[in-house]
Amino acid sequence: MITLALSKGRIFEETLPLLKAAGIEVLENPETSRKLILPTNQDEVRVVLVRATDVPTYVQYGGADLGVAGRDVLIEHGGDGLYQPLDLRIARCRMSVATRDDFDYASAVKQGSRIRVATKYTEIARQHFAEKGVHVDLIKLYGSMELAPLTGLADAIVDLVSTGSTLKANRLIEVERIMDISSRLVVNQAALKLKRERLRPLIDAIAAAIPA
Ligand code: PRT
Ligand code: MG
Repeated sequence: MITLALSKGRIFEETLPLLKAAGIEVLENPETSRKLILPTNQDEVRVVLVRATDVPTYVQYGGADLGVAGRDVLIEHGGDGLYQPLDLRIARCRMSVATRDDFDYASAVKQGSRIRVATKYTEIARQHFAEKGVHVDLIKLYGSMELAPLTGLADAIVDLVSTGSTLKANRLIEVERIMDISSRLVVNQAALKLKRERLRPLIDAIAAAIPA
């Protein structure tokens, strides 16, 4: 059996065409089914639905042989025990710094002030500000980061931006782009050795279907 870990929503939707190109069709719709294990048209392949941030954990410990996870999630997780053969170029967005429109980020950085930054992505933020030599106090949040600068909890946030409409709706502006984000295929290293005959052709077929 080959077990593939996916999260519901954009990753599931955007992975489907890649699986289809590899001859795999998921037989149930996660939006209407309550099942967490979904069969496919291939008896030997199944999909498990997990939270986006749990995908690396499932694959690392062998709860799934492979999975699809955002670069953001993989950096925060650390990537231990994971083989990352493919950038699937799906679920694309960027990681950015955003502030209120009346906060002068450039001056604060230039003056070497201490900046309070709220984020769910503490590892990415820590690395980014360390490389820039900017002193920050990181405040870990689990949701709705946009609220932090509006309430005075923080001067800035580090968050994913796609269309920019969430920032705009909250009168925040993107002041710095940290990195481009897309989702990657991750494979359990032991499974790659033990199930190589099944996994290698699957990885190759997915690779051939990645959008240019
Ligand atoms: O939603 P849930 O709490 O269940 O889990 P999750 O947010 O971890 O999962 P999901 O499915 O929302 O995101 C999975 C992956 O998709 C992320 O890890 C990213 O790699 C990728 N991705 C691509 C995004 C976005 N685009 C995105 N726009 N993830 C989140 N967003 C959010 C962002 O956090 C912000 O709140 O959408 C909002 C911004 O969107 P715009 O279009 O208004 O700019
Ligand atoms: Mg989400």
